[in-house]
Amino acid sequence: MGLDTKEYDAIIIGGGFGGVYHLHHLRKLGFNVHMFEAGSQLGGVWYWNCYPGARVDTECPVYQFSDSELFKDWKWTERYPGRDELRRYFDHVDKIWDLKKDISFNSRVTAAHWNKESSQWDVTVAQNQIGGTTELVARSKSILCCTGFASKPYTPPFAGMEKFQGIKYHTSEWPQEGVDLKGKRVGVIGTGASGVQVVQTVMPEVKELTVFQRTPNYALPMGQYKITDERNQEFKKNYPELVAKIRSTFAGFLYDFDSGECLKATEEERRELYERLYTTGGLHFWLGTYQDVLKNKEANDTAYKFWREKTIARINDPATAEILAPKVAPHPYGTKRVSLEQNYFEVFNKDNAHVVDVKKNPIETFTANGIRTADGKEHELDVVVLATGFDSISGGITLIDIRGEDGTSLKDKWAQGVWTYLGMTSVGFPNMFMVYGPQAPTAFATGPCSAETQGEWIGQCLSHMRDQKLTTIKPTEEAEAEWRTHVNDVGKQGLFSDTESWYFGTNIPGKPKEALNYMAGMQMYKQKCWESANNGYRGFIMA
Ligand code: N01
Repeated sequence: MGLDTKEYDAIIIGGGFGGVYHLHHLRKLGFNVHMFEAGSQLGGVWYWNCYPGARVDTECPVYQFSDSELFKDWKWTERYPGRDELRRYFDHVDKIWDLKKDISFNSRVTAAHWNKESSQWDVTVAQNQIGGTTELVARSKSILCCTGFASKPYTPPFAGMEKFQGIKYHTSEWPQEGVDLKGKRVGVIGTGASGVQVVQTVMPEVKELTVFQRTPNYALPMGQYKITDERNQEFKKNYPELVAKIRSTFAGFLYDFDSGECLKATEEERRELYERLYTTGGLHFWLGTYQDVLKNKEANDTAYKFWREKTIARINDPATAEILAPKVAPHPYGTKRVSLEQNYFEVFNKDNAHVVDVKKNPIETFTANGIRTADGKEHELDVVVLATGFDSISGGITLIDIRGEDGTSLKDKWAQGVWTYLGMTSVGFPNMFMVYGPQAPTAFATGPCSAETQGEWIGQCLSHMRDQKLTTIKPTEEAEAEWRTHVNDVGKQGLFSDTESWYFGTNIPGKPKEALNYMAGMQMYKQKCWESANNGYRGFIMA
């Protein structure tokens, strides 16, 4: 085992939006920072998720850092950029911010133990090199877990998986060199954002496509278009206003919920708004709608009815339409992550595309040749795509053996539920910060906006500690308990908590059901964080 003899002020774990921003920002503030990244390039989910059709569903110019230096020489080509363009964006950021000199790639942090004697973190890193894996221990005053919310893939324990003779991959473990699907019989399990994108992308090249759907995705038309040079120029011209707007909305978008009330609107008014939001494309019909749609079942029913009407009009076979967009909504509209689609529903009009409702007809077992469902049918497959999601939000952090002051692991501390203060710190784990993690806006905000919002706070906190010659910060038990209660109280408002989803951890068997995100919006979150900082870091003990 090697020892990194440098002593860092901060070690950053992960090179996605969160890690990249913190490396740049903390360095600018004069800290000695190093990043360890498991992949061979920057991007985080945009490195790992190279499955067919991977694409962001936040429109540009929102999905980028706000630094105008970065945007000056950058042009977006599509309203919703694809994975390769996003990877190129990370390379561009690296070039302008000169990041790589402080990054070790192919370096997975496996453990971080608080060393009481030195008041530092001992960070164990497994480094993949030609000739094998070596272990390194690095020391740092603080650690920043920038592991993202979708870095621990989830594969359900289907019976007989080992018997399958074909190829199978989880979407986030797709080989970087790709998989040849031409002329193959392909099965896709899961219809979340990843599944929808895979299905609509691979359809033209496969011989036969079978989609195993447990819950329909209330997907909305993406409304993709090319971004012209003129449009890019316009963005640049209005950039300060765009950034100000992004920083003022609920989710860090350029739009917010409609100020009206669904149930007070007339039928015509409602129809007019719904048509406008739906045809604008993107997530407008979800996050630009009346606020009561996500709070009141009667209001929500109007949104589901509208979405269903639009959707079934695109599907030829009534039985298939009933599986993809059932008459009775399986859950309220928008209480599971809504995805953006490009001709997803039309896929099922092809003779060689099939959807299997695995809620009614579950997957019984994998066989050597494919998948057998409960009705006894064997679906013969050459390739299975596991688009089955993630142990989201908290899973990427607890994957690392993090041990705090008394040697307890964070995984054990969180076995019955997540405990944080402000979604960034946790009792017993001094000088550990979490970015884009649990009990923060995370899945209800964009990556870049979350990174900058939390980064500004963390940067100021570390600067304050340096100025005041303080060595440790940790939250109080009272502050942490209050935050947990507050996050869960907010999560219970509205219709979300009645729906099974990864927002509440219920996609993972045995994971406690709780609000994993702070769902009161970015503005309220910022207010809470700065209230603490501006009142002498209320809720924290600094020593
Ligand atoms: O994962 P998911 P994802 N048998 O958890 C099904 C972001 N993202 O990778 O809904 C059968 O949403 C499961 O069914 P159910 C984005 O935030 C963004 O698609 O639990 N099916 C579901 O259909 C997204 O929300 C982008 O009933 C099983 C699917 O697998 C998040 O990442 C692109 C099953 C999992 O869907 C995660 O998306 C990709 C079982 N045993 C991802 N277990 C963009 O920006 C699970 N499923 C566009």
